[in-house]
Amino acid sequence: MNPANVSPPVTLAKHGDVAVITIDNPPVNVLSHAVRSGLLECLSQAVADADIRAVVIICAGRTFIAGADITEFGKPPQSPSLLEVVATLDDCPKPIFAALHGTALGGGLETALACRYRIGLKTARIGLPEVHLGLIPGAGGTQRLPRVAGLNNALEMITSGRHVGAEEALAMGAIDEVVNGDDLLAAAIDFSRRTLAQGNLRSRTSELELEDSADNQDIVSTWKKRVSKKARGQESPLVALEAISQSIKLPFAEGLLKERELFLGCMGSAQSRALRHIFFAERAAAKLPDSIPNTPTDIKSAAVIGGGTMGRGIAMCFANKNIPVTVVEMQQEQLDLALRAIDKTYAKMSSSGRISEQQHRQRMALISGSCDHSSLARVDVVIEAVFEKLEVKHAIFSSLDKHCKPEAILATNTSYLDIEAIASAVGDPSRVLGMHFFSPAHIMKLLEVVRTGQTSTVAISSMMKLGKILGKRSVLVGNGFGFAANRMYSAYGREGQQMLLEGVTPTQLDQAMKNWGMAMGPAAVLDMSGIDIGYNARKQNPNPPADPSYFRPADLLAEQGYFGRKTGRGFYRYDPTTGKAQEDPEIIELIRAEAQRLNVTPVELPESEIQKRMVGAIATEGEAILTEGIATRASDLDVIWVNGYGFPRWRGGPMHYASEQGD
Ligand code: 3H9
Repeated sequence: MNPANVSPPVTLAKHGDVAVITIDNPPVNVLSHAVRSGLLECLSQAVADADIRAVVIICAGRTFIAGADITEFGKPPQSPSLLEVVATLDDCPKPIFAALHGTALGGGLETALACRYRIGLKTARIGLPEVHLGLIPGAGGTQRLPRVAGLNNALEMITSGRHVGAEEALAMGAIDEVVNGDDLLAAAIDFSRRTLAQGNLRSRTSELELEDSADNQDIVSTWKKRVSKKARGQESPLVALEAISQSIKLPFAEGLLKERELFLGCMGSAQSRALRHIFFAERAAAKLPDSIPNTPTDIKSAAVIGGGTMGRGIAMCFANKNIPVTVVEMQQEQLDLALRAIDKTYAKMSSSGRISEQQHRQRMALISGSCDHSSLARVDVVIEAVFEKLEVKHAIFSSLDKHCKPEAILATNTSYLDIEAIASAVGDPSRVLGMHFFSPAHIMKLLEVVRTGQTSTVAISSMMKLGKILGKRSVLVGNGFGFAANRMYSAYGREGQQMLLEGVTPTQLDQAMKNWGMAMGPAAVLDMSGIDIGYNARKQNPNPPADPSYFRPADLLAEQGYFGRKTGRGFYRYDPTTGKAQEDPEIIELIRAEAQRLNVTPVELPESEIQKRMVGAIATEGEAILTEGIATRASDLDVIWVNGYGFPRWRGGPMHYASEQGD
């Protein structure tokens, strides 16, 4: 071996007649400027060396190249560009073999596609996730992947951004061999020698013919319909489709030019700025503020108090990540009910193919039940998820204080109660905090970790780490009525309720927000989650606003027993057989009469005004939350909305959106 250091993140080593180029640019080997120039430099050495017959590109650390360096986007470009790099790879007179592990994504996969051959570990995954950043592959991916994996596969992978496992990639032709074992380098060198020995090298990717089928145009048209339906306002999947469709019409070089033009258009778009913002916002939210040392304890076992909907979902979160969990109920009957319900949910997931039957059994085996707090003596964390009554929670925490080990962390899943008041039941309140999951807890990504003024830094860092292990987007917030998420949602809801009094119908309100990109309209959400829940929560607000029209439509409905779907009537009327929502003229009239009583003047509101007022209300409340120190970063509030409330990701969250509007 003759190692020759070229530039720090990229090195070349000779293994006989095979040159091995290793990229080592932690944490995920992105194609930053130094990597691009290092790659070209190493490649030119390998080409110039007469002893070398083949080149292997491999990465150190946890993954093959995860893509272009997103932090370089929007800055003046530095040569060599990634396009130059992949063109050089594609054009190389000696065959190049990409050796994949971890996740070969975006520009990383494009680099591999420009190589003649690709092999990967069994655990490797590949993908072109650029659409999630409001982009399209911009280094040949839209032209090379169809040539390598077929048009259908390329359309599916690129427009969805889906990561594909090694076996599937092999089946579609995107990689050439799956490595058994874990010595990727040895396997890549061996594969390159076998290939050389066979002779008859495959053509360069740019010279591969796209399977010429009369059906190609039909395939594109079918995908266009599918993608338009799914995109719901997001532009990049359709732009990606447009770029891929060029691969069936144009020679490679011209297709590449078209891809470039479309890529640059995306790069300057507001949607891409928003999506890149949320990418970094989610990663920033997971980090502790500098003032909190990262000294987490390991959570090896957990308990959930309460086997209702939330408790069941939270228990599943633990079991899904292999952490044993005890569900605690007051009576055996309730406990059996909860465990049966969890089993049924897993059975459904297994029959729909989301988990295997074995995973179903393994997860159920991790969940035990108890009606006695003395069984919690050894658990590392307890999450209380009973109904929202301070006295009840107080009694539970006082009992936990007696039965749990002193270092156990005691968390409440309350949505709005004062956590310091709950913690006062415990001798050491520094081990108490909020773990606010969103329903259904085993599906929703968002988790608010709520610290009080007394919560210890160990408890905070442990729960932020646990959130990550559970696969959640955790956001650290402070204690205050509704914390950050529900408080902002309440401001949004309040604005909607005000507009209902001003004469906007529930259908108009919901349609306006759906057209804006929200997953559901606010009136439909209230009907789905239960109008009584917010009604009861407002009753417990220690400082309710003096405004007589505050949430009046919702409270009026709750007072009449119209709680939404579960009572067959709320802002809409629900068909008892089909469950389909219908506009309800009586409810509209009821609200109109209430508005008259409150002297609210009816107005005609265009859809754009409804949208502006709704989103403006969130951002204004967000500013207040930041000023009061309930949250520390505006971007954390964006993470909350995108992951908890169906805010369109491509709008970047309410705070980002407001800042882009100059509000
Ligand atoms: C592209 O390639 C365009 C081309 O088609 C054309 C160009 C001309 N850039 O997520 P993690 C950072 S577009 C810069 O916590 P994980 C990340 O911010 C790109 N930084 O780890 C974090 O930093 P910090 C297409 C990046 O193990 C750290 O790495 N590629 C990038 O949970 C660790 O990240 C993608 O869209 C990047 N591209 O997940 C892939 N990627 O520690 C985007 C990551 O300071 N990346 N960082 O917070 C991912 O999906 C995940 O990061 C990955 C690892 C799955 C790789």
